[in-house]
Amino acid sequence: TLQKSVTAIAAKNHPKNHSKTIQYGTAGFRTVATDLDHVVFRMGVLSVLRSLKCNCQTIGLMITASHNKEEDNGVKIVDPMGEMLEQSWEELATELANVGDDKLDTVINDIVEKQNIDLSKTGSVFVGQDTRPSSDSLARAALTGIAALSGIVKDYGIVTTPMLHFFVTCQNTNEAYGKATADSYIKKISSAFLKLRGDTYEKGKYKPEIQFDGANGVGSVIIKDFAKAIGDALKININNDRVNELGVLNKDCGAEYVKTQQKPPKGVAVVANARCVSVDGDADRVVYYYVDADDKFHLLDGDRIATLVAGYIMEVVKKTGLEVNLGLVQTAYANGSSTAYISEKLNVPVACVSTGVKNLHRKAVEFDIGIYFEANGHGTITFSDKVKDKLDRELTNPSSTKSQLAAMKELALLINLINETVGDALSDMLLVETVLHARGWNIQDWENTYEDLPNRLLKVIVKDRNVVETTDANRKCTSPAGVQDAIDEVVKKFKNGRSFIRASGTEDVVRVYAEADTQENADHLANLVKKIVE
Ligand code: 16G
Ligand code: ZN
Repeated sequence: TLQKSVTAIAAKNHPKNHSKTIQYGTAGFRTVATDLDHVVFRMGVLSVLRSLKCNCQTIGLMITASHNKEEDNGVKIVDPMGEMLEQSWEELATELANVGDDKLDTVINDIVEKQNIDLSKTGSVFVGQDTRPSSDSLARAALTGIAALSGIVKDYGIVTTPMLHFFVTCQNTNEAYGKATADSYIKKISSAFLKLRGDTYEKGKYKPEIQFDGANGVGSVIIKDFAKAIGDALKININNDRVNELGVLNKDCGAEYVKTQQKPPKGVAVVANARCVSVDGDADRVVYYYVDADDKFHLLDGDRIATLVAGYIMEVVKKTGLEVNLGLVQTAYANGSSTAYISEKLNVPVACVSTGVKNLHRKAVEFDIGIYFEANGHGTITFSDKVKDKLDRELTNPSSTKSQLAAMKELALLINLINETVGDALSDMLLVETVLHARGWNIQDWENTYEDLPNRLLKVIVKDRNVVETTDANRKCTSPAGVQDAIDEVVKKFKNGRSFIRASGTEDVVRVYAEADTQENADHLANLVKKIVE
């Protein structure tokens, strides 16, 4: 049978070479690259099964470990509408990855039977990879796995994670979302950007020039295509683009480094007050920063991007005269000032959900226009079919006024500028540039829209982090008993005090977050809550 031949290929060419258990988590499988060969081969197999399960729609398979160090790698499966792999299949993935070579056919058989999969049909998989030295051979392992189940495959080579999500969505919407090629991706986004920019590149305090930090990864490759397409409309000074040099990927640079270290990346010349951008190793996260004349570092993270774009899109929507429900989705980690600013000043409704991109995305699509960003810089905007249809109709409605029409055209271009399928650092960056340009703002104007509340994030090492359970989007602790009451008791003593705890999903720690009127108080509050946890 097919299952038996897959098993034979696996044992011969991609045998399991260690007995460590590995789990399909929120970011797929991620670990040291040398442990991944058999895992990726099997994920090739699984993605064909997933495609067959989804009526032969195309599935994505991405080889990347994002912001992790260069020795690591990972594999992530993308579902038909560009979403992340369905939860119940995460468990199948884990089972398939860990079983011994001799039991592979049994597990595949099980999946085929339980999922009612028809192996006589043909599955289809798109494969992409980042620039890691291990990515090539892992991508080949995936291709072998796909071929073993006779799947059709398209190998995109080196692409960003969000590009692969984009291609999968294009393919499964009969190209309604665009053509599933790198050229079409660059063209769709850059031509929307150019039209939004118009003929005046400089506006008010906005200067069309940025310092770009590509983390020495795939973002620095693809940004060159954008830079070529965009030309003088935005001068992108590309730094950290040494993708062929060993040992430099994500090393002291990139969005994760800048966000967690709160300092500029290595490899980018510091120019006082210049607008700077960092993306991560697979270009699905972006943050802005600048260094002022006194050498002080200023970070504009995902919270700031969310408030900037939500405020702007809300304004455009209002001008269209269309009835659209627009909302911003945040997590409990969003700074209280950002929530207050966006809900009270800009009148954009805010929803709060549990940490994790999946939760944010799922909530965002409940709105006609849903905006979400995690503080770490991962985020996007989703537009419902209802809004797109309405826009199409009203754009040709003779009773629309001139200013309504202009706003509708702008909204339609914004939709094309945004990669709705997943957070996309490069598209998000061009969106931020578009809003700053439209407002005539420099990066300081953007920062001055509101002042962050001082805050502190701490880790607590405990015996068993899983005893900590939360509800209300991580904001209330339900277990162990009494902990929430104790937190409430200390929070009460602080002006603008807010604090919550949750078990990390990626590290063996409990995280404590606290906010208060001054940095001293935020630190003090965080430490008091830490004591409660200990
Ligand atoms: C993962 C999540 C991210 C979340 C982070 C929290 C995805 C793709 N990524 O990186 O959304 O913010 O975990 O980490 O879902 P923590 O549980 O260690 O605090
Ligand atoms: Zn990433």
